[in-house]
Amino acid sequence: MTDLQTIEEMLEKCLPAASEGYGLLSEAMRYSVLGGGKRLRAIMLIESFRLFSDDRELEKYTAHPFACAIECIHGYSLVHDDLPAMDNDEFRRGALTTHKRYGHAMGILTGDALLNYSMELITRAGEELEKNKPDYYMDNMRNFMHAARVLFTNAGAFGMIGGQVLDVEGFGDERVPDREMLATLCELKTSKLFEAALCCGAILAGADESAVSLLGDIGRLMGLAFQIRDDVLDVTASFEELGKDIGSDEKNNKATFVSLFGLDAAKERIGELYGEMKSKLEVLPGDKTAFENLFDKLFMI
Ligand code: GRG
Repeated sequence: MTDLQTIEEMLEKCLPAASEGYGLLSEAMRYSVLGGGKRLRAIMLIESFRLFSDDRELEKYTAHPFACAIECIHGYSLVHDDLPAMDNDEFRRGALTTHKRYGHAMGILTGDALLNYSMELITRAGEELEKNKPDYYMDNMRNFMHAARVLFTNAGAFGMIGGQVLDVEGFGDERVPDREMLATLCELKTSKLFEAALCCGAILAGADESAVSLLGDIGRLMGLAFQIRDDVLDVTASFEELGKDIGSDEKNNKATFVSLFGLDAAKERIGELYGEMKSKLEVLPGDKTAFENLFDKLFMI
């Protein structure tokens, strides 16, 4: 499996130095991205690339900057999600949330800067590819552009941000969301970045359309299971285990899989989704051990 230390080093190197730029912005960007995190999306993106290609040069020039970019996007989404206007959380990854540490305005600006930075990383990677590997550039630019489009669409208004809108604003009436509505919300808010990670890795490696589509399905199931797991942990885990306050959903009066269907049904649903993911994984080529281990670690609860 892609080791965590390699990803940490990549992130450490790609972010601006704390002393660069204006005020405390670069420092706050580093604080928000480098302060822990499981790096699931970066790992998934690189492992997905490796299912279809063993070209480590191409991986370095394409999958690595995309992996850093997706962690910047994920980091920004967490910083904004923690703001007083959203979940109003004080702790994340065992430390103060960005706005608690740097102030509300800086929380907003740090999230904005990270989202922009993700685009900068990807466009810069395209230029590096052209400069250093012109033959690769000619062969891979179409895939590179396709992956960039998938990443930003999934993160955007019709993807993760759309899901956050449903979460914050509800479904337009007073109804308590039912299972289907809750699933739609999660498939946008949480699954879309997982889907992007898996699809981008595969696209960059030159996988065919049917494999990319299957990976998109796996990402959707993963996001759903991950969100239900998050709902379960919000009532069963401790602050020490999660690195953030527990009972956050109840505090914010949020309907979750646990509040609507109970703990046992939520755990059962995770088990069903885990089974579905594993059977879809079997159809894909390459060594899938990294994914099997990841699924076991996350979803055998
Ligand atoms: C603000 C536009 C905008 C979107 C926010 C990601 C998100 C959308 C909200 C987070 C809400 C939340 C806690 C969802 C549960 C699933 C989830 C994304 C948890 C955090 O991801 P991890 O566990 O985080 O991968 P680490 O810290 O490991 O990187």
